[in-house]
Amino acid sequence: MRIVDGQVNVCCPGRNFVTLKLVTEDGVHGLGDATLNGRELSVASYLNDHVVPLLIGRDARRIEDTWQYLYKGAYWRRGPVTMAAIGAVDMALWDILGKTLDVPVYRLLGGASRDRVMVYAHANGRTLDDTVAAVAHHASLGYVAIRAQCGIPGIPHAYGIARGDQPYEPAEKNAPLETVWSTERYLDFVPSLFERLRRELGQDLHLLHDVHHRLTPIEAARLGKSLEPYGLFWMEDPVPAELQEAFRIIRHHTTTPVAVGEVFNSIFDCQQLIQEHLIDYIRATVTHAGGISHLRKIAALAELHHVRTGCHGATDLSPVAMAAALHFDLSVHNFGIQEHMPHSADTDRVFPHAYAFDAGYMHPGEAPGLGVDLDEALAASFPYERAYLPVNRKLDGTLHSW
Ligand code: EZ4
Ligand code: CO
Repeated sequence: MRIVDGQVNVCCPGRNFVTLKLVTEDGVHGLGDATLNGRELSVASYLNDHVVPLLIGRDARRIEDTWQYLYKGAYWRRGPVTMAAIGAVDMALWDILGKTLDVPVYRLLGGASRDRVMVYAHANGRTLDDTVAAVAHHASLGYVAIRAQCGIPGIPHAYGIARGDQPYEPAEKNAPLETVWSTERYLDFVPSLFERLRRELGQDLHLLHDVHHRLTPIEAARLGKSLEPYGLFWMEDPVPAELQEAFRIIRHHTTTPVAVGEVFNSIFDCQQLIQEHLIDYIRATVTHAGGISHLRKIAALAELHHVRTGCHGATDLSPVAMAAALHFDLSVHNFGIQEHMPHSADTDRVFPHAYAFDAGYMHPGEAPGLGVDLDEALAASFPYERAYLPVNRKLDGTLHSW
């Protein structure tokens, strides 16, 4: 079953998406998400100029061999551009395999380990009142797990807070938004949010919080300790994770569970974090960490060390990635939780899909393959628009870690 064609689609139905489509000699096609927020065209070029020509004529069923060929054959290993490109090829090949065997991908991954996938919603507000109302609103939609982010007094654009009445979308058209940050104000304020959420909404909800790589290890340790009374499901990305051993300092001081990994692109980014039990949830995704094949290896290592999965699922991952994540989540034994930020109506129309949300849980559906398609004619009506994630500075103007 030879691959005869490969095309890269770039579209912007509200935000940019890069989608790889591979076609076999039998006319079966598979899709993979290759979206790297803020650097989209580099992956499109990597695929178009360097990868697709190598795939023509290869057997689409040799998924692992193709993965190794692209990873080892590049000589230049890892990195977000390379791994997003390999991830897209991997997803597309699993999609093709499922379609040719007429089964959903999760059945090829060992079948369902659970009946449905617990997801968490994003709730955010500019004030404490707004944020408590947003969490209550998401609970009323059926979510059993909710991430809460609140504006910080004295910080104009705190991370994760929507502007105006728009849905939260971090990327900015044309040039990055420059925001300011004060760790002191943040650390003083955040415990009051979770104190109110527990007081008003009770103990039953899983509450999560994203620190977005903004603290030092000892600051993160203080935050984790101050949040212990509120029993968080996790504290996400407390520090930038290039230095894995830094997490030991956080671990020495707090029992608040730690999640990390949305920017990771390989098992080597989290090897020490997992093997030394420095984290509780690994957030690497199918798109940025080399596809379903590589993410399963990360999950297998994590399973040995009591670490569960918590895949990144923000709206800069396309519905193709969401579908692939849900097949992975349903099958992998040490699944923890899946992030869920609903896509725009335009995005859902461009990528019709079989997966569905019901009362706080999702399921990938029973369609063969990944169960998601690309309406290319509709996608063409939403051309690419250059966009960037925000840049963050401290009050004195120094560039912050993220
Ligand atoms: O900032 O997806 O947990 N979710 C997040 C997201 C990320 C964006 C980056 O592309 O942190 O909002
Ligand atoms: Co995050």
